[in-house]
Amino acid sequence: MIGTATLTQFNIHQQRNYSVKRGELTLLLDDVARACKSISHAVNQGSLTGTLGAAETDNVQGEVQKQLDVICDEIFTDALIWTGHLAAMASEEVEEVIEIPSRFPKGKYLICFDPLDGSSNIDVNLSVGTIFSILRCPEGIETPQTKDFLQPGTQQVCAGFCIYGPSTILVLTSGNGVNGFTLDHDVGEFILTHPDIKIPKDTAEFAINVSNQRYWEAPVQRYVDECLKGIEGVREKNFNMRWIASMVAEIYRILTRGGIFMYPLDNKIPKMKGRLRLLYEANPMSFIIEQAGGMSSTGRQRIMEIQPDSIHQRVPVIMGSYNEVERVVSYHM
Ligand code: AFP
Repeated sequence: MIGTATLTQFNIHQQRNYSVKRGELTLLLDDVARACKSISHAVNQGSLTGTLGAAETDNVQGEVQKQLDVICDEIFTDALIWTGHLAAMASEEVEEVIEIPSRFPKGKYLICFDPLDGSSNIDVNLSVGTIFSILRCPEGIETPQTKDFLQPGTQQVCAGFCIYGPSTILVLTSGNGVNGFTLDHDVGEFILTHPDIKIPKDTAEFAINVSNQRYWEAPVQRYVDECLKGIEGVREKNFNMRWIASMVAEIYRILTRGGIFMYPLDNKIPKMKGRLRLLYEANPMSFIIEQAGGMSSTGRQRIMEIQPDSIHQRVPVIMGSYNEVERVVSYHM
């Protein structure tokens, strides 16, 4: 199947193998893939269509939106809202839950998405991506409200991201491992190229925004300090560092060669309990990381066990190679 199976063929094969009734999920994932193809095109056109730069709006996070943030949010929403697979949608870019208009049928799933993660990198032509998380709509709920989205990450049915880099690659898990599909632009299909992705348990590469160092808590200060001391220090090996400021790019790298990604609790903005969003970034990426044999924690708690208290909740994130994350967690204990 490697190098030949399309996403649809792979998902149907999975259905048969795991004899799970997931026909509707397969159809939903086809629609998500179609949305990602459209976003890939929009992102790739960038300067040619004058859509780089800031929009005149701020998002619910109070962050200046890029034009492409708004455009990609519309592309993703328009591609899925009519399909009949969803009961509602929640976007990082939109304050309230997005209801399915009465003219469209509703389905049994909820989707949370960040249409364009890393968008501050768009103007400098670095990799960005779309992140999504699929939950079941609670039984008997006709018109889901915010509270219906507040499910711990362990309730996710499926999670994935699409990275728009030199290649456009869709990475997915439905709880039976992690698989990667590369977009063949000529055919317009995502082709299975990275089956059963597993993260190396150890690493010598860490990713953190060191400009925040003075705001970190002691366990993170200690961990990074030990990495920087390298072979002369207690780790007895040298480390490399990366920071792309695009979570999809960091996580894709970690899935490929191992590593640890940290956006830990810091007291830069004391009321903010972390930088990354639980429902749109931390939970879907945690599902993928754990399914690939890694670990994902706030430093004090498994991220996927957090009971969300709002749809735009932020959390500290430490995820990647199992043994390295376990070490950082141990420093928090
Ligand atoms: P944007 O989508 O606003 O660019 O934020 C990207 C992000 O949420 C995540 O993808 C990065 O890892 C992180 O923020 C980068 O944060 P810093 O800009 O503070 O390094």
